[in-house]
Order: sequence, then C-alpha cells, then structure tokens
Amino acid sequence: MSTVVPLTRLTSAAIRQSSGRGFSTSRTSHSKKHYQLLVVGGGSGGCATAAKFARKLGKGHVAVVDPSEMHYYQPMWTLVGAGIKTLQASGRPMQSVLPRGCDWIKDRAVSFDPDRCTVTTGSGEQIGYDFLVVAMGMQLNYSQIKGLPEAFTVDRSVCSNYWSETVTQTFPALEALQQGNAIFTFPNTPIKCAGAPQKIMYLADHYLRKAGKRDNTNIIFNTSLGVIFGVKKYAERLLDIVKDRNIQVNYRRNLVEVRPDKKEAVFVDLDSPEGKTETFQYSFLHVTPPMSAPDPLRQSSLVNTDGYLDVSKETLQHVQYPNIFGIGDCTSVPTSKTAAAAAAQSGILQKNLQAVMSGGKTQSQYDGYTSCPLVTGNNKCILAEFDFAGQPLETFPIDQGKERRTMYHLKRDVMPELYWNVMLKGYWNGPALTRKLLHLGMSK
Ligand code: FAD
Ligand code: UQ1
Repeated sequence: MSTVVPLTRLTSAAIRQSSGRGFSTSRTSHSKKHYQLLVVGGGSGGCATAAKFARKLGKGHVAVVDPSEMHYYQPMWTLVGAGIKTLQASGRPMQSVLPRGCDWIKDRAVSFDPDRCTVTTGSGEQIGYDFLVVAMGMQLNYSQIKGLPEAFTVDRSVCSNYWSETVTQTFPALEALQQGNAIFTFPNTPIKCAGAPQKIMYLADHYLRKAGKRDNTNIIFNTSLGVIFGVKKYAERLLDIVKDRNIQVNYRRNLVEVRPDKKEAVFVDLDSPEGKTETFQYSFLHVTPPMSAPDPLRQSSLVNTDGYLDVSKETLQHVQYPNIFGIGDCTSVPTSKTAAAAAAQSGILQKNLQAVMSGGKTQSQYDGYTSCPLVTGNNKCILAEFDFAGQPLETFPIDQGKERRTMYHLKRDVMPELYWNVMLKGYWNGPALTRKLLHLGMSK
C-alpha cells in the first residue's frame, strides 16, 4: 500500500536539510497546482522516477511536466537507422508509459524559481513543489552546423539517428548509396550514448558488404575526440575492428558546415591554431549533432558553468538546493550519458530522495555505472560497461570486450523489454546486483 507522506512533515524535513542559500517551501509559492514531487521530463530517467514515487506517495502527489506526445526508446534508433527495427516500434504514447496516479502536465518547463519552489510552463502556469527532480535529457543543436537543417530537407543522403524526424532517413540513404564517401561524424560537445555515432557505421559497413557495394565506398569516421572510445579496454578492440574493416578514422575533426548543393561537408581541424578547415566530398553523411542541456535549464540558476544541472555526482542532490535532485543526461554527473546510467542512478536517487523526504540525509552513492552496447555488425556486439574512472564494471563473467552474438541479442531483443516493462515501471536500478551474483560477490 502506498503511504502519503504528510506535507507538514515534508516541509519541516526540507527546512532541516536547507543549505545556507535557504530555500523556501511550497508554502511561500502562489502557484495553483502543487505537488509533493514534481518531475520535469518524462523520458527514461523521469518516467522511472515518477513510477517509483507515484507508488510511494499515492495519487495526485506526483506530476510529470513534458510536452512530448510520444516517449521514445532512443537506444533502438541505432537499429532503426540500420533497417533492423522500425521507428514505430521504438515509441509509445507518453500517456501509456507514465505511471497511474501521476498527473501529466503536457507542457514544457520554461523557467525555474528554486527559491520559491516553482516551475513555470510554456502556458505561463506556475507549478509548486516540495521536491523537484530534473530529468530533461539533452537538446540537439543541429542548427549550430551551417547548412545542416536545409540539407536534411533537400539532400536525402544526409541523415541522423539522433532525432525521430531524421532517423528514418538513414536506411534509405544507405540503400541509395552506390559509391563514394560514407562519412560519420562525432561533434565537439558531450553527447548521449557516445558509442552511437560509430555503431551505425559498423552496421552500415555490414550492410554495404552484404549488398556488394563496399568495394566502391570509403567509410570515414570524422570525430572531434582524440580517441575512438573513452575506455582503453574497448578502444583497443574497436581499433582492431576499424583496421580489419578498412574504416578510415580522422581524429579531432569537427563538422561545421554542410553544402548539399555540392555534396560537401566542412570540418575544422581542432588541433590547428588557425582553425584550418578541410572539405570532404560525401555520398552519404550521418551527423551526430552538437548537444547541450535544454535551454530553459541552461538559462536557470540551477546549472554549473558548463550548463548542466549542478548535482553531487555521488548523491545526485543539487549542490545548492537540497530539495532538488537530477537524473540522466541533463545533469553534471561526469559519466557517459546513457539510459543504462539513468537506470543505475534511479536506484540511488530513490534512496536519497526518500531519505531527504523523511528528514534524513542522503545515504547512497552512485559509482558512475554506465553501459554502451557497441553494436559492431548485424549480429555482433561489444557490451561496454564501466564506472566514473573508466574502469570496466562488467555484468557477465566473460570478456565483454569481445564481439559476441549473445550481447547483440541482449541489445536487440532483451533490452527493449527490460526498458518498457521494468525500467519505466521503476523496477530496474541497473545490473549491479546481477553482477555481484554472477561474480560470486567478488565484483564491486
Ligand atoms: P530523455 O530520455 O531524452 O528524456 C528527456 C525528456 O525531457 C524528454 O521526454 C523530453 O521531451 C523532456 N523535455 C525536454 N525539455 C523539456 C522541457 N523544457 N520541459 C519538460 N520536459 C522536457 N542508452 C543506452 O543505455 N544504451 C544504448 O544503447 C543507447 N543508444 C542510444 C542510441 C541513440 C541513437 C540515442 C539518441 C540514444 C541512445 N542512448 C542509449 C541514450 C539514452 O537514450 C539516453 O541517455 C536516455 O534516454 C537519457 O534519459 P533522460 O531521462 O536523461 O533523457
Ligand atoms: C541497461 O541497464 C540499459 O537501461 C535499461 C540499457 O539501455 C537500454 C542498456 O543498453 C544496457 C546494456 C543496460 C545494462 C543491462 C545489462 C543487463 C547489462
């Protein structure tokens, strides 16, 4: 049975936890709507969090603010881009995934007033809260690349798996490709799922070989990074793979302009002091856009100097406002931004927020667990899992650095079920327990 925590208790608990900055509770806000817990963003982290707390706090005490009609399982977009799954299979109506007993405020948050404990929506409504969880994900900044928004509309060989509007163009563009350069980019900002820009490249390589077109095409990975992947163990394996498959990798190259009329992509050499540019001819161009936290969050007082929600990387509690927590891609937590990370964070957030709600202190610490199923072909996958320090934290007692068919099935067939039926319902806190069991208690 769910317990409704009395507001008076929440309020005094919140006051006791208050930092020097001194936050006021809902009692001082003049908003019409008021919730014990307000969650901004109903994606992977927000939906899982709302499910956990709607069960605990009961009907009408939790609300999610999110303008999106659809909730997408974005990890499937790698497979949508490769023609293995459909966009339709990756999405469900938001209404159907949000927990029962939770109000859905179908609008965008436009501003935050953490001193008054209110969030203002696009329609101008102020919503009051006792506790706030910020789960707004990342903003895709396609328009920062000159000519790209137009290129999407006029050139069918330009595509991007990162957006529902462009992911369906990837496979048709691959099918249309007959010869020339197939270029895959990685921007000069943090991104979600740092493996995804190259996963689609390996799937494209697989497709082109099968279709007998690989001999006429050059596959080029132009990445802003100085390494192929941030974790040494997996980077070494990926370097063998690109060599074996004759894929050219150019480091420290950042896409700045697309000229669809000439089929040219312009990259800046990030190591050149004078900002030297290089122009590549493309026959196929897969763009991973620059990303940031969403503008309303970036423009608020809740962010660090990089523009991300400023939380403790261990407790996920805001560094200045103890009644605010964060989860997922929009936070300052220095780990690779994935749904797997959000799942692991959801367990930590649940314990810590519950403790703070009942007047206690945060007690659980996040270790940075994140995972990236590096699909390296239509039936192969390296399951990268690691922590804050970039140390492998693998679930299975086998070498996950090897390409494996089992891991491909885990990614393609098991993960979507786990996501819709377990994570979004608030029951998946990542594989830490499974890992410990499978390693007979010998793993962290
Ligand atoms: P999201 O799930 O993106 O949700 C953010 C929500 O906030 C959205 O619903 C949005 O509508 C809402 N929102 C935004 N602005 C506002 C506003 N102003 N007001 C209210 N609501 C707002 N992860 C993995 O673990 N494994 C993978 O294999 C994997 N592959 C990926 C492949 C691709 C191509 C992509 C794009 C992502 C992949 N990811 C993968 C990453 C994963 O999808 C994200 O890390 C995860 O969804 C983050 O969850 P989140 O809750 O932080 O953000
Ligand atoms: C995971 O927990 C997760 O979130 C639900 C993903 O996103 C879809 C993943 O891709 C992975 C790999 C995990 C980790 C889970 C296991 C069982 C290793």
